[in-house]
Amino acid sequence: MDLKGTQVGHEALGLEDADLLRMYRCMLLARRVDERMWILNRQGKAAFVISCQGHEAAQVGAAYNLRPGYDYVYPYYRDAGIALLLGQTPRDQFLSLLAKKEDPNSAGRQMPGHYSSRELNIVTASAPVGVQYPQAAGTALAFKMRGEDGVVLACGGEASTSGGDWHEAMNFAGIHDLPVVFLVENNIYAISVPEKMQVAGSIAKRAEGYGFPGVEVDGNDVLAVYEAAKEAFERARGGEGPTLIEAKTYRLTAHSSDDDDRRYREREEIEGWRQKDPILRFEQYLEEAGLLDEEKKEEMDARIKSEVDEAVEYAEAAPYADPEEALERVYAEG
Ligand SMILES: Cc1ncc(C[n+]2csc(CCOP(=O)(O)OP(=O)(O)O)c2C)c(N)n1
Ligand SMILES: [Mg+2]
Repeated sequence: MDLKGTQVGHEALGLEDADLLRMYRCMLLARRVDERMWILNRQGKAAFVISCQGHEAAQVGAAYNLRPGYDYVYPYYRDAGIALLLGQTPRDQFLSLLAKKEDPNSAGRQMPGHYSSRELNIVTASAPVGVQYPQAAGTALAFKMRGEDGVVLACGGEASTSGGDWHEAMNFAGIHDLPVVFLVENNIYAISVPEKMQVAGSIAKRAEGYGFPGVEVDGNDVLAVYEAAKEAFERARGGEGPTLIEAKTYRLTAHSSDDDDRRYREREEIEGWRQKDPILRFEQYLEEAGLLDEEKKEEMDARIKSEVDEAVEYAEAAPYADPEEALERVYAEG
């Protein structure tokens, strides 16, 4: 098993220039939304932030193959980039961050990072790590039983692979050749617990034991992740069953706004990974391909900044739900 970086150019992957710019824009948007969330948290306006920073390439590269509203996604709390790519807006995400009534994810009931949309087939996460995997396998089974060509993307961190749910889902998906792609965003920490205390052996190699392919990719290289995911979804749509993708990446922020990561990791380590920032890496690729220069970058960033400004302004002014609404959509009515 080799660590797959981009070996081929985007043309060979069937991607056009417009695709690359769309991927880049989404990665940058996810980063800028996240950065603003931390500011709102430090201003005392947002109770809790959990970041996608550092994971943008893994998320956008994997989800770029999905057909929003047809395929299903079971994201985990870091997958802001996936939600944005599929069609959520910064406004949706800030409404959720500030727990406003209009939050389309859960009307302010869930914690931030619990993405959900009926229209986009994004299924909300539960708080316990890893419970999404058997649910995702079940959805893949439904696609198969109906004879439809839908696929399911199920995401989580490396620590979620230590739980029984992940193994049960992998086994079940392997037995029934289900159209599901497991994406493990391995950022080498589970809050303060390092990978070496969490993961025995290799995550990607475990797939072999369940009878389907497992690939390890450079999770900071959006095209490498795209390439692996494209192959995986083609297999799934062709009835060949599941694939496991282990995207090696790093979270550039603390676990959440409630965590002080100075207590368990060195600043030099973070600096080292900042050099491999997936956004900077993709910028370099785009510049070499003649698709991006300083001027274009600044123009796109300025547009994103005003989009983020507008979204924050809207979300801050939006009303909270009335207390009486707390029990709505919790119990069966009538
Ligand atoms: C079953 C369970 N155990 C513990 C927790 C507390 N918890 C929340 S996130 C987290 C770390 C998960 O790490 P990983 O899966 O690597 O994802 P990452 O946050 O690094 O992206 C833990 C232990 C939980 N939510 N559920
Ligand atoms: Mg982790």
